[in-house]
Amino acid sequence: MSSSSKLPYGVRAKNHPNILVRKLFAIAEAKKTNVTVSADVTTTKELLDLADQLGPYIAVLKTHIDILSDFSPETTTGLKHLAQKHNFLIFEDRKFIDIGNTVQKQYHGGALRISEWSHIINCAILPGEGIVQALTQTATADDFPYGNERGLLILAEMTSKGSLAKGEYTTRSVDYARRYKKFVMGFVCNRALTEEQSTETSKSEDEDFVVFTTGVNLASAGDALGQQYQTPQSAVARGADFIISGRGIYAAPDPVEAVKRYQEQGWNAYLERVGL
Ligand code: 5BU
Repeated sequence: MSSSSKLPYGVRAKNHPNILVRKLFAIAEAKKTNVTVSADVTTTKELLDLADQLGPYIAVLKTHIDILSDFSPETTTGLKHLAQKHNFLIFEDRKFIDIGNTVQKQYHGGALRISEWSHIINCAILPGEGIVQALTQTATADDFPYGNERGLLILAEMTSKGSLAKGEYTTRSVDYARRYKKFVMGFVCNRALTEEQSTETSKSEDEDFVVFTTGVNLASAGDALGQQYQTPQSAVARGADFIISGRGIYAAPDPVEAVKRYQEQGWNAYLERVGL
């Protein structure tokens, strides 16, 4: 468990050097939620309806924008509007994984214009340090229009059975996060990473990476395709600052009732962890 895991969101909001992370923790504190809903639906109407219904109870809405069958500028205009209306951040789970020159074009511009509407993105580090360097370069350039309102999560571990994101891959994720702190805000992983990693980079006094954990579900242990689930309680106890749930919420008979349950359980687990 990292030392920052023991601090209340409000304290982390005040002290954090990254403006987007401050905003994220401030949202969590104000709305009393650490829930990220993974809105894996396939039409714009379903996505926007879900965002509007669940918006009051979540801190972040996670998208897979490329699974929409009718993606258009209206999709992202709608998302941006709802993010403002309900005060949540948008996380496009695009998992960039290519050479630096390509990911820069996939992130900023292109058909999906991800940098324009998504506060948070993520990348895998299979290509090596260059992918993190390239995305950081784009987001910190003088002419990047979205300034301090964007952040990168390194995909350090995965929830699927037999995942190869472990060992040295995970250790390097921490190294690269430390080297590119201007843009890297944290990790997608299954536990707090930074205390137990013995790496070539060392932890600085003010280090505070945010942990997002996927694979959270109250009703199921997994799916037929290798997904492995844990509860909000266990994810938060292991270090998740934000719990990500998809089908557990949007495929429930009553998604609003479901999101409220995840909110309550995630929040209570957080209060217990920080001793409030
Ligand atoms: P689910 O319906 O709660 O199983 O959806 C999980 C979401 O999180 C889905 O969008 C995945 O793409 C995403 N995910 C994951 O399940 N496991 C991982 O390790 C990572 C992302 Br990274």
